Amino acid sequence: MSYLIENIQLIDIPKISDPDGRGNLSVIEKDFLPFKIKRVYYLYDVPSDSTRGGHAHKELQQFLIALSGSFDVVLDDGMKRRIITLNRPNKGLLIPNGVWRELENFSAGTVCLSLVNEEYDEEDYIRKYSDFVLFKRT
Ligand code: T46
Repeated sequence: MSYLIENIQLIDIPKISDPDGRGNLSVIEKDFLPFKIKRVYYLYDVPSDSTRGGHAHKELQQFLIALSGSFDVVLDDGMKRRIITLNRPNKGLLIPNGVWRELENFSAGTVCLSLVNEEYDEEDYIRKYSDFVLFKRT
């Protein structure tokens, strides 16, 4: 998947507001994502001073949603850094492979949902930033 880090933006997830005031419903289906979902996992009970992520993936693509609460995603392509805040359950962040990410500033009660295109494989992780920089150069 090719990308420019500047083009990584929050994506609106369709929202159906109940006409009788029963709240909202959001749905991800069919071709909404540019990949088939192979795995779903979620982060929760994250202390506010904790950082998650701190790695890149060689192949894995990912769609992150703050189902509740909020957190910041620091994106890094080896040259530039950007910070994007997720704080709505109807907005998602599509992170292509080859992007370093750190998740921080978790508010109390945050649930971060992750939809991904690969099964879990530790070989797909680049967990050292210096290895990531080398990976981007080659
Ligand atoms: C990502 C961020 C947002 C598994 O056994 N299966 C799994 O599917 C996952 C995701 C993790 N694990 C194990 C591997 C580690 O022993 O759970 C432990 C914690 O994983 P990790 O340190 O990778 O957790 P995070 O929160 O730093 O990263 C996770 C995902 O790994 C990663 O893809 O982008 O959430």
